[in-house]
Amino acid sequence: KEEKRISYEQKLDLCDHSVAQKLLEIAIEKKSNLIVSADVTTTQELLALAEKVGPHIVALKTHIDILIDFNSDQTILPLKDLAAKYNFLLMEDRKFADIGNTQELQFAYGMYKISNWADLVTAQVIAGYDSLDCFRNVGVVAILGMSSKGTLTDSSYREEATKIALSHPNVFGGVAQNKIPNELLLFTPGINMADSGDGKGQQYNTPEHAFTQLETDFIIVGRGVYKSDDPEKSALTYKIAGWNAYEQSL
Ligand code: BMP
Repeated sequence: KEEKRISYEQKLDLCDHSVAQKLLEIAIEKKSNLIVSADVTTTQELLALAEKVGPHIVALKTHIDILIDFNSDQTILPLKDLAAKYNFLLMEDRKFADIGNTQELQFAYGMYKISNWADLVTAQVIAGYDSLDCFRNVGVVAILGMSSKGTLTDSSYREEATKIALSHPNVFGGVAQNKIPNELLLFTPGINMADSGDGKGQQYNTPEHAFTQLETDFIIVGRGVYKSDDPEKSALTYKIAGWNAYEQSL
């Protein structure tokens, strides 16, 4: 018989990082493994989207630097209120990729002050183990493999990147398009039920693929939700599809 994936409850025993624990608890409570990627360019759109999809998600993924009108008081304070109201975490997809000292500055300084509000951040591991030391007060999701056509994250890169992710105490998960060890939570972007690509190198798979083939823990959906006519309904559709696919993979 085929080996089955382990459940969120079992992962709670395996993944002891506090942010991993929180995400798993929210997933179980909301019966959701959906992360919506809020790739919108104004604060108004960001907050409106968060309000609509908030009840259905475990985390909202941001690219905070694409906002044309970022303002800490007007963007972050209401966003944090919505995160508290609907019980989801804030995941800043910064994909840090520099030496530790520079990342430390990018993380805590500049206009975005990510360290003040993000619960988890994404980081490349290209600069090596020590470069991740600066992310002390958040959880780190390491970029192990990418979804885009022609990515350089081949199997030997992924293997080395995964070793760093497994051994670094700040890292509790990875972004990848392949299976990773159970001790890490797997986040899978490149999910869309209507399209197979975007004409700009993005490659899409279905929630079923992500759970059955990759044994993922969380699916990340951007345009499939925020570009749809009814983002709330789409979020619910992806939430249900993701949860069904998870249950079927058990
Ligand atoms: P969409 O579903 O609209 O294609 O958006 C995918 C999101 O996930 C984007 O915010 C992108 O930056 C992110 N992402 C990805 O698509 N592939 C990766 O390998 C890693 C990512 O973070």
